[in-house]
Amino acid sequence: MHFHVMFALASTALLAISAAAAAASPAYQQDVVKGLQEQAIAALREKATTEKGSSSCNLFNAHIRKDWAVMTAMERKAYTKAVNCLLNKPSKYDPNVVPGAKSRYDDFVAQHINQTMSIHGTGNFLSWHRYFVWSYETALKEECHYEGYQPYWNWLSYQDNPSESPVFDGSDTSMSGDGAFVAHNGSVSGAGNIFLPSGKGGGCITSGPFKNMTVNLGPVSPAMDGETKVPSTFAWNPRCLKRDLSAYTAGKWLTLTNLLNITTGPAASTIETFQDELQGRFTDKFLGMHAAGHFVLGGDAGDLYASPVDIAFWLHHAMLDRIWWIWQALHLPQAFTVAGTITILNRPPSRNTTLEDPIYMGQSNAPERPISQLLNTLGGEPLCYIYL
Ligand SMILES: [Cu+2]
Repeated sequence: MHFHVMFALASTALLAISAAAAAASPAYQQDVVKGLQEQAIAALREKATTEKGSSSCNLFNAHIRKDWAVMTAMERKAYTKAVNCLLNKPSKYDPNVVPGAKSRYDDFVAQHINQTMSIHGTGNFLSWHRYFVWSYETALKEECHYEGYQPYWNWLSYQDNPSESPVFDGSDTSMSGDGAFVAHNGSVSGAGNIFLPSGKGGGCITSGPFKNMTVNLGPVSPAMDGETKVPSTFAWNPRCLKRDLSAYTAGKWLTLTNLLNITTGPAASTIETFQDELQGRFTDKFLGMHAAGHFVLGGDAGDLYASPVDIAFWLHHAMLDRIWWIWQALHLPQAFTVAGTITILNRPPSRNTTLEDPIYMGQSNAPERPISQLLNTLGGEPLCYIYL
């Protein structure tokens, strides 16, 4: 009861701010998100003091996932070095089963391709992707000696020009920049319902730590004009990484209004409304922040199946996980609930997702676990992290 009262008050205050923030500057928008995050931490702290938990993981010893923009040059380089390490290690898959998986990095891409139809628009969407990011972070640490944690791309910054963001500015402390300019007729998103105009890229990335990387898998379901899909799902198709950074998509959907709606506004009321709004209402031509992030990257990242070929996928999905984490902290009585079914947008109609449903990661360092073990980032086994 106590929590309900506390958050009701907090939410009202934030909604008042959001009304005034319609024309706010990006810096101010970030302050509002920071405010939400501080509330999340306060709620978790309050919970910790009342619960006298038995977990070995708590707010004070949890790993901290940071905003790329606040990481030092050394921290960012340690991360990109570890990613390049995974890109250069051999795959653990049998080449007869997954011929296109050449690197250890590709093993993660293959796993996403393999399960695409049962992890999007489903009740396990959030928990599956949380475990996916965690298993990747674990591989960076265990197989590539990375000592930091998974960074995130803060959506609410540089919406008017993503190519100037520290994540995408193309410098040696970025996740590489835009693709080279290639004239094309834009991308189709939102399950065929939403057209997005082309940006200033469309071709291969040309700068930053990943300019020489090779993409091996996909496209399976290409979204950008001019792309052709591979003849078979796991075929080997070596090529460059393509991007088409989209200020249009960022400005239209990665907005403070949309974020407040899902964290403290009407769409925040249940896990069902939260996850549905986050994933979009495509027939209403509303992309949602999850798909929007993919299409701000554009190019290969718009492929529903093979999107993890873009190394920024993990920073995008860490931000998505952070927003879920904030929502959970602000809605503690509902934090560990699930909604939805086991088929994409319930097509074909299927049973409801349950807390006991297993999440598996194939050739990663992550054993199969029930959803119930993946809902609490402070659960300790296996998760023990927060966002700052
Ligand atoms: Cu996905």
